[in-house]
Amino acid sequence: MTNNGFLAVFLLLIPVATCTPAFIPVDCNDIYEKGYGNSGVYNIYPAGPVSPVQVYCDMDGKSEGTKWTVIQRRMDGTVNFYRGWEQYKAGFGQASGEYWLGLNIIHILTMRKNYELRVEMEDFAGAKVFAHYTSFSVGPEEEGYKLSFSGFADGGAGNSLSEHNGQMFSTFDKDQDSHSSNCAKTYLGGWWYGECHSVNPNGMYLWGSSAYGIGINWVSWKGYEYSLKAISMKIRPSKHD
Ligand SMILES: [Ca+2]
Repeated sequence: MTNNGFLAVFLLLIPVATCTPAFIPVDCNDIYEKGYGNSGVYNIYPAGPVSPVQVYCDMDGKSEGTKWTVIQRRMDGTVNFYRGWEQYKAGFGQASGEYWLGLNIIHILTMRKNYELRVEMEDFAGAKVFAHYTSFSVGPEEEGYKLSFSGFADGGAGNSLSEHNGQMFSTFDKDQDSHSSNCAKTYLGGWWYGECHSVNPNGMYLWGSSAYGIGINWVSWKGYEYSLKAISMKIRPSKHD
C-alpha cells in the first residue's frame, strides 16, 4: 500500500518535471530571445538553475545580431576595484552600476558557447571608442584563468589589449604575471598582467589625470597618464553558434 502510494506520486511528478521546464537563461542573449528587449539588470544561470547571477544586459535595439552580457563596468568610481584573488574569482560590485562579474562565471560562460568581446570606453570630453574581438575565452582556474582572444576590429581604441593575450590573471595577493615585480601591486588593479600592462581597466578611478599606469588606462587611445571616464567589457555569442 505504501509502496503503491509512492509510485503513484512518482508517476504524477514525471509529467510536471518534463512538460514545464523552467526558463534558465545562460546569458543576456537567451533573455532577449525569450522576448525581453530592454537593457537592464537580469538574472542569468551559467552554472545551472540553483546559481543565479545578476548582470547588466545591453539589449541595444540598434545593433544587429546577438545581445551583450556585461562582464566588467566602470562608470563613476563608486566601487573599489583594488581587491584580492577570491573577490576577482567570485565577482563584486552591483549589476546596476560598477562591477566585475567574476573569473569563475566568465570561464563557465565562455566554455559553454563561443563569444565575441567588445570593450567600449569614454573619456571626460565625451569621446567614445571601442575595440572588438571576434573570439574571446577565459580558461579554468587550474590554468590561471588564462585570457585568449582573436579577430581584432578597431573602433578607434586601438589594439592595446593584444599584449595581454595568453596571460594568466593576477591580483596583489596572487602574482601570476610575467614580470619580476608584482604588477597588480604596482598598478593597483586586478588583471591579466604580463610585463606589466598596456591596458588597465580595473585600475584606480581617477577622473582623468593618472599617475603613470595606475588609472583606467587604454594606452593605444590615451596613453599611460589618462584615466578614462567609463569602460565596459561585454560579450555576446558568435552568430555561427
Ligand atoms: Ca611577477
